Amino acid sequence: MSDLIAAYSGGTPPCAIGIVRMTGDGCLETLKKAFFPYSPLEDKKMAYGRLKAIDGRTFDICMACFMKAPSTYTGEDMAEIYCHGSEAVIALCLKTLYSLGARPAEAGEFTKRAFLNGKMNLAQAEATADLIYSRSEQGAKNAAALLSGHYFKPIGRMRQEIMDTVSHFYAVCDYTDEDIDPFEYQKAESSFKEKAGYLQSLYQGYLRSSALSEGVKVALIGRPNAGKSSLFNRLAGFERAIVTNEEGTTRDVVGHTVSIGGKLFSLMDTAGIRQGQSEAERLGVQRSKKALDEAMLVIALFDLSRPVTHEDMEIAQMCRGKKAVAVFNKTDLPKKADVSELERLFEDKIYVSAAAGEGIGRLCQWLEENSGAGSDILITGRRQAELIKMAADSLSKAAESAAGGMTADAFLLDAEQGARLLGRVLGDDVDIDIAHGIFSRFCVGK
Ligand SMILES: Nc1nc2c(ncn2[C@@H]2O[C@H](COP(=O)(O)OP(=O)(O)OP(=O)(O)O)[C@@H](O)[C@H]2O)c(=O)[nH]1
Ligand SMILES: [Mg+2]
Repeated sequence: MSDLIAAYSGGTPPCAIGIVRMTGDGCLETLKKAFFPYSPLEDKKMAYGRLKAIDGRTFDICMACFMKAPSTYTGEDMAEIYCHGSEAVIALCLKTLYSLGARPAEAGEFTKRAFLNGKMNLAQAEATADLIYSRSEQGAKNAAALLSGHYFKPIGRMRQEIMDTVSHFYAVCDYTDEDIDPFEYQKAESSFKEKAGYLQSLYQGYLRSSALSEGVKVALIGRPNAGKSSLFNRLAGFERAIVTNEEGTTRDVVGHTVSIGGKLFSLMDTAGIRQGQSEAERLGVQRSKKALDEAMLVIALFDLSRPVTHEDMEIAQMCRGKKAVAVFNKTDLPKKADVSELERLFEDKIYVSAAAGEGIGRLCQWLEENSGAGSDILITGRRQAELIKMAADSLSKAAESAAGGMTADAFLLDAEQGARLLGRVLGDDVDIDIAHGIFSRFCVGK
């Protein structure tokens, strides 16, 4: 038994079509009191008809669909009304449903019901939120892969295998007379070790996953007037940072997130690196160095229209150990720099004119190609990642104890703990507050 809830699930009105959803007991009866189809309603078939308010007056002519339990998103009877997306129509549609007995849904309540009715596990519910909030093609594809169970299935299997190993051991101990295969310590050890390794790699993936939501960090560094802010604005697509012909224009780190080739990049324009002329500039240079440290990719910018200085050489040295590209700017001006030494210090080199917009495509291509393995599916939820890390530690401990000759009943306790933690990733014994926190991240209507 679950009460009937309704909510608006569509985009911000006014929009072409507004979607109003309902789920719970009495869904069909309520729909029929508000929506009058021209032909009989059939399970999961669109119907065309009139939406009528409580006073019996038609306020929209639109499509609606009734979906019979259990094969629905929530596992309950559901209905969706695709009304015109005006604020007034949507409000009247909801008002009508509420006066017919539905109550307003809370944030994420549809998905919460899907979880409670076994339609998806907790990790999949979290992936649904990721999908809604995805900001790049790559983020959406990652969330969709998680939603379809890309790594939850192996986790479920792994938990089962651990529990099978544990039960096997106790069966051997309890039924000594029966014909049960002996318990193989070495096999248990290597299986726990292998699982721990796999879980560790999932956790490592999580550490890289902020690139999906926040973008791969890219620092633009170079001496004053090299054209960093000009190039930054080119990549951002608008005049985000101030550009002047004065040296030391940029004093702070200026950030902007852009999508290039379906991937997200968090660009950081920085203060030009030189011996600071003022306190503000010195602090700015410190921040440039910090941005360089934090960045996954570095664009080191050099000015072709002025001779190379020791500051340029210093900047090149600062890029050591980083994935960096040397970008030689101002190809539109007469060349005054001998950049042969700089060229030797960088594997990747690109010539551009930030002012004329030349070579920017090649730089974008470099960013795309160097932003990491794009097809890896990464875990994005901290809750899941922490449980996975703890499970990996428990299994490593079990494997080490097994290798160290500890008795099976002792090391299997750690393995069992690992299995329990994996269960919690999928939503077993999950604390009600944790579940509540997860669903409240959703918007109303999802
Ligand atoms: N001709 C030409 N001028 C450029 C080019 N890129 C930048 N400039 C000019 O160079 C000057 C400095 O550009 P900025 O983008 O402010 O340089 P910056 O590296 O951000 O300088 P700071 O913020 O002072 O460190 C401005 O006058 C720009 O118009 C280019 O490709 N060609
Ligand atoms: Mg600048």
